[in-house]
Amino acid sequence: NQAVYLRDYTPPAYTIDTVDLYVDLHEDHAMVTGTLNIQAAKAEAKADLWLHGESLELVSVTINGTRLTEQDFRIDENGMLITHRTEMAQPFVLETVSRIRPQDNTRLEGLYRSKNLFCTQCEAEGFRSITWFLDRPDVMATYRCTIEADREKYPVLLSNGNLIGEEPVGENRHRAIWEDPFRKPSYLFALVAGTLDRVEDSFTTMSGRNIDLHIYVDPGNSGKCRHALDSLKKAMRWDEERYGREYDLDLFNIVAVDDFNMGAMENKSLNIFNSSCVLADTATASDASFDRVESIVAHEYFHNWSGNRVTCRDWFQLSLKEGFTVYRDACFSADMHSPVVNRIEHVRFLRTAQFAEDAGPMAHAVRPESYMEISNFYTLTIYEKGAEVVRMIHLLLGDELFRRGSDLYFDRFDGQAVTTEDFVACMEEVSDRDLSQFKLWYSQAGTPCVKVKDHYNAKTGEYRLTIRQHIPDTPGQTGKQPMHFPFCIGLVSDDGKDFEARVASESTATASVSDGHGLMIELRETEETVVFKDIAHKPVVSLNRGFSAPVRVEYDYDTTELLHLMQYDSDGFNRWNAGQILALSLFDRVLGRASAGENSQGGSAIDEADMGFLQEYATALKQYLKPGSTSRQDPAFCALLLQMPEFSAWIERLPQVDIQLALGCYEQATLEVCSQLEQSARQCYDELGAHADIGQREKGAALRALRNTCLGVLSRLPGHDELAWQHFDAAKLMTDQLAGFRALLRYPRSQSSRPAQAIEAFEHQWQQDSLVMDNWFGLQAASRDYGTLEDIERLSEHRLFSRFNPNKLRSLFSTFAGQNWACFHATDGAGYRFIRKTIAELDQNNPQIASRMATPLTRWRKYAEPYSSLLKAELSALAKPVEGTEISKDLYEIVYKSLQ
Ligand code: BAL
Ligand code: ZN
Repeated sequence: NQAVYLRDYTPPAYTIDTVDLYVDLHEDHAMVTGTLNIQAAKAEAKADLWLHGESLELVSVTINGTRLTEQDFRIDENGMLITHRTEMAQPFVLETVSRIRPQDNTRLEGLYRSKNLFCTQCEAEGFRSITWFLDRPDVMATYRCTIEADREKYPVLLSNGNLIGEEPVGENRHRAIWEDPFRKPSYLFALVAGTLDRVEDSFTTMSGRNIDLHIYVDPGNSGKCRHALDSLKKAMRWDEERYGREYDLDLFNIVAVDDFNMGAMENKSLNIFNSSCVLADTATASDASFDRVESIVAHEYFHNWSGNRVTCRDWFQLSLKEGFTVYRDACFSADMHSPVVNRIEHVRFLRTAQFAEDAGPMAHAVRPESYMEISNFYTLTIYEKGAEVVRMIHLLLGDELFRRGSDLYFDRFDGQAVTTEDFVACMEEVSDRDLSQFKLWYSQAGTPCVKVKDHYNAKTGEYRLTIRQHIPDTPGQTGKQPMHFPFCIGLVSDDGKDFEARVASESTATASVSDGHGLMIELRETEETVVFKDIAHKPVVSLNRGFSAPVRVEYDYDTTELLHLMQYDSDGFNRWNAGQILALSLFDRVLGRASAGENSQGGSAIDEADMGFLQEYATALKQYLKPGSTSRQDPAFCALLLQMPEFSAWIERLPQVDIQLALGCYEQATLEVCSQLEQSARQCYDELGAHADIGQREKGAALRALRNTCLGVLSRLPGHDELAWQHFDAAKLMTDQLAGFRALLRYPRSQSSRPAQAIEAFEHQWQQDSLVMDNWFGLQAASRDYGTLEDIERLSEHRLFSRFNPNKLRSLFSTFAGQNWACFHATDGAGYRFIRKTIAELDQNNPQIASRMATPLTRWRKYAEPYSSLLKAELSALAKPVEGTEISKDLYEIVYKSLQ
């Protein structure tokens, strides 16, 4: 299990110009003939030729028609080394014939079967288990692919590019020939064969070309493609308008597959999707699923330029395409819906999950220095933090220069495999700015902490901010340098408006007026001072508006200031964030007392001072709920304003968490807040129930978000199980049914029979729909009362569960380990043991899924005893697989690094 290092990058000794694949599919094997036109980078170098190849049974290999013998090459488990021959100094043709076994491929990498469908997943390194190849992204070639298969069983045969021929083969078989004129790396290759229904649409590009859009789905699912097609067309138009990028082929295909490790894959012109990320109709998909489909369809489409036309030189550059494309899809979704809601949702996810990753044993830079298994680096840091880095560049440059920079990037590097340095260089060139310090965002891991102190001089009217930044040590990186980033702020006056403040010349930092977020200060030094003059009274400072930089901010707000920001901050994000800070400090207070032993017996141990604080917070929330309030005018935003931080978001900020103690405090505090809100929430719930649009899929989504948030508030309190049942039972849309179900599962068996009734009714209603049943497994797995270890064991034997389907594995096991804090973290360690055994077993089939599932175990340092030792013991057990089994490279890297 050797690590690969960025510093060792060398260009390939050989390039491959054209690839001709013949894939002959049978029930128990496939024969793959690969014909490659190869040439040496330097003819005189006389290098041996290394070709990646895994799980391939070699039948023959020839060069320029001469069959090689065993003396001419050496094969190991990673590939084949062909000794240099004279004919390799000139362009030559290499042909390999191999046998592979897609039906036994449970890893779901390379060519595999998902039920009766053959499909592929090549990113990052799956192509090498289809054929011998220089399987690295800087080897770009044009591809022709011929697929042969049984005509009746596999009437649909697809690959990248254009269909250039179809013909029968003998009596029962047929073949299709596809040609992709665009050079691409092997990770973008795709192939599909099966019986599929096709749903069609078309799109006219900005230059007037007609593009056929096809979505292929399992027979019977055609009715669930409309939303994905509409989303695709919106994304195509948006990319033309915002980035000037037009689609480049005449055909764009999407195929939905049930067994898929990822959400979706951007293969050139043949996107393959996890069916959960493409299928949606009003009966079976929640509003959240509709939004997810829209954003993933857009994401994969946007990759056609940011990833496919311009790709990565090596996998250390993964964020070049992923960070940029997440940023593009986030902007798209913001344009399609509410920008503030979209921003909050992204940041909530980033702060909870990516910050935790950045503080954990797998912390790595946006451009990592090394990896053992690249599949482990499809992380929140590469994707989400990478997107924040691009967002910061956009903020620093402004709209016009950012667009000029992206135009330059796409034009200059079209058809090439490049680096994050190349991307930033384009941004520097168009803006004439020096971004060399900014580039530390790509090389330094860890979340910067920004501490802000202020001083107001009432006599002189001077307001002074001192801003210190610190980047914590992470594995392998200490003593980091200060970063350059935009830090948007506002000074909010007593009347709720922003002071028209200008940064005085004695400030160390520069500032400009930002687009919609007040003043944008550019921070560069460990400590900066920002001075404002003529400020009539002490302002309430609103920091990091719009979450302009992905940093933790520390500033000692008092309650009145936060309540002021909750009410008046002109920046919607910070209006929401002020409420979050208040809620987090409420949890901190309650935990502080509990840790000091003041309420260790449980019960109503929130003392009077905490209660006063809690009531002030709850009163502010009630203002949001008042009919006619401004927040009610944007119901989706209002719903977010009302939602308290998740338990995971809170404890991410804490050191050495005693999980059950903290969970008790969290539940106690949320229960108290919800009981303060009971009347207002019920009133709002009833009012919205009568709204004319509440049942409309698109028009009513925001109203439902608020109404279901109210139901969530009520369901934390005793006595609303009947309401939750009615909500569940009367639901016409999946969003409402799931909200009712989630609410019901908050009531223990001892309090209500309705949850058990709902579990049964839901199963009865949806047993034919595997994707809907994923929710059924997932919501139980997250439940304290219905997701006990015994429940999880029982559900894992359910007839609709499958240990080979990643969606099911995630719904049940990953949800249990990642979201069921009460049961997974039981102090007897039984939850940990169960998940460890499950991971070890899964690792034999699907290492990618197994290694992801191990993430909750890796956080052992964060927890107090006994959690810490128990988790560590399970990790150590994983490192020693039982006799007759081996640990995968994927899982080994995670286990090894987290035990360091
Ligand atoms: N490239 C892997 C799937 C995605 O990020 O689009
Ligand atoms: Zn992507």
